[in-house]
Amino acid sequence: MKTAGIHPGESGYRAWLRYEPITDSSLLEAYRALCGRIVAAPSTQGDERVAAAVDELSRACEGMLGIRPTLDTAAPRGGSDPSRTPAGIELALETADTARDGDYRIESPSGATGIRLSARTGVGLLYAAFHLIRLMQTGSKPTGLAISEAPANELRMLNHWDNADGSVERGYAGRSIFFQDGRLVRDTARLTDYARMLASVGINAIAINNVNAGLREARLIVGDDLADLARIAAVFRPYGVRIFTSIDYSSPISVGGLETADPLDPGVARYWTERANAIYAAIPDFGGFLVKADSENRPGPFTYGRDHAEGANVLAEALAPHGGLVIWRCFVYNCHQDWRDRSTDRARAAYDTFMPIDGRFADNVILQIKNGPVDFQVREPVSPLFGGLRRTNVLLEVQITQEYTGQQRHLCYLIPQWREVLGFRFHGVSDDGRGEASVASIVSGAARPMSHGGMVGVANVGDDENWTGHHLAQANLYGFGRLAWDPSLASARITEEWTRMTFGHDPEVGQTVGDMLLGSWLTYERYTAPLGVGWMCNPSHHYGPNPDGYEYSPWGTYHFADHKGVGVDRTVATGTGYSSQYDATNAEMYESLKSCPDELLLFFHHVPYRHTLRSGNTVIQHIYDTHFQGVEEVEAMRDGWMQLAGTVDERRYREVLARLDEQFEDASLWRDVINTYFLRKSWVSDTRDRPIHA
Ligand code: GCV
Repeated sequence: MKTAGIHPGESGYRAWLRYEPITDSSLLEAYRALCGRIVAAPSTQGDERVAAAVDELSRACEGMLGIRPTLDTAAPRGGSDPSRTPAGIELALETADTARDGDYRIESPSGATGIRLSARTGVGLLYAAFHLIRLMQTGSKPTGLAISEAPANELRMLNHWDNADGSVERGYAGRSIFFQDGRLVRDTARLTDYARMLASVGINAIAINNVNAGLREARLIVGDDLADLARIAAVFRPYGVRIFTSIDYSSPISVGGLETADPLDPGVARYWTERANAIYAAIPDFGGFLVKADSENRPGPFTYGRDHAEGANVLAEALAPHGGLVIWRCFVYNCHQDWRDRSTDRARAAYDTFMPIDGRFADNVILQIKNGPVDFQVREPVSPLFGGLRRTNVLLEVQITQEYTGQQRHLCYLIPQWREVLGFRFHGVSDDGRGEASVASIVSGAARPMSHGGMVGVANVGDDENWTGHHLAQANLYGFGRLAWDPSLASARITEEWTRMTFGHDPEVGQTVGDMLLGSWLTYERYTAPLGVGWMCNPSHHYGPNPDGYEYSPWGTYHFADHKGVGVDRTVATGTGYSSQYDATNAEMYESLKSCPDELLLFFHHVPYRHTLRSGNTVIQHIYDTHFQGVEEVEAMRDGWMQLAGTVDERRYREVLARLDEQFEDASLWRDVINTYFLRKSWVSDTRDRPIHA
């Protein structure tokens, strides 16, 4: 069956903000009856975020309802008295006693002739407008609404790893949307559409350049470049998104002409203060600096014998008078390791570096911690720093761009992975050693007081027409924003919203795309690196299988497979002791072979191939079985998608199919390479005698 609103040439550019006509006539009539007029209260005048909200509502009504609402600036009929009936869509600012900037209410009392959006701030009204639009897009009825929302996290941020030359580190969707030929882009139409997408899911901060900032990027906050940066900030401002830049820690030398970047040097402090003053003169709502220091050969405070608190605080002091933040990454480890050295464990590094200085950071510093202790592998335990730090602000960093998860050539929907991370519980988190808290409640500040916190995702966006290369990878961006707003949202709910908004309401499409997305992370895990072992990919570009690619490298990324067994012993009893970085309950769970979850067994233990998992299967048989199963699942995803021929618009259908074909080919290669590797190492045959290339 063909669905109304199919455009054969749909490029994916509109992402989930497609605003296709509503075809259900009773729903259409219900919305039309309520949305003929948009009234912005006088209190909202001059607020550019409210102007953006009104503009978006008009656009949505035109697309979905086929009407052009009249715009009015009279005082709303509903006013602040909820018993009075609003007429049309009314937007009003009110003073309310609520916690976070961005909160809002949407009300349409039964029998009403309109819908009232109210918030404390303009950005709240913008979010309310996008929420109402989402209700239209997802087919929800507009009557009897009594919605009250507030973001769980203060910071809901994206990090772009974009370079000034227009390339994107770990980017799989074309070139940068921010930079071209060494400059910030002049044509900002695309950035405006990006800002709309971000605001629609509540993202409110964005670092526009790579954490690996070179000399060119260091100059972004100087002279003419600063004027360009101000222009970019102005594009995002109406959408409630603050701009941050990544800085090069050595820029007092490279840009400032000083002889040192020592954070305790008065000249260096002066340099940062002058920079901060100049930035805020140009961009009054500038977010602050993102810093990768002493990491992967980057400069940092260690060069001067200073610790990371001293390193961050000099920046914090410069930004504090302006309300700016320092986001300081904890991705600090030795990348020049000798593979024969089994006592150094990269997984331990962040905790070992940052725990001793807990409590020494300024109030406007936030430590940005990757979800796992190593580096965005398909499966890692949650970083123990979240449970360990007590007196420091923290942000959770996840990777939306699919560096290690198929590079947007493979479908790998990461919302279920992030949900698991957010739901992981630490014990003994209060000072008296009691209390239990999830990662979600730690980073939001609900579990212990913090002056700032939240979630960060490394963006998966480039200048490809559909933004993310793989059409279905848009769902990861959408889902990141939704989870950062409300970490308790179920994966299935986020998936259904996105699928309806992006592909319409055909139940077969909804079911098939939903199943494909929701199963894809575990499928990817099955045909790639097993049981938490990680790092079996090709070095450098990180695509495709190579079991020993990182085994004898300096990067600290080993699995130690030999003819007897595989896995990294991170126990206290016989290994690196990493497991002791967790609270006693979690440490005990990981330390013991009996209680360590199967999916992380090889992260914590080195075991013989015939070791029996909690599932009852042996390690070696599990490896064979999951690799066959993973490929079968990819084949099933592709078959499912092919059933949608003629139902999904032609171009997106074809382009997704091409990616699934590639995924099937590559998953088969992963299966064969990994199974062959372990057969050769272990000499243990597959009990089911399937073809493995011995
Ligand atoms: C931006 C990994 C990636 C690097 C990235 C780094 C980081 O090592 O491979 O490309 O650098 O993480 O997060 O800083």
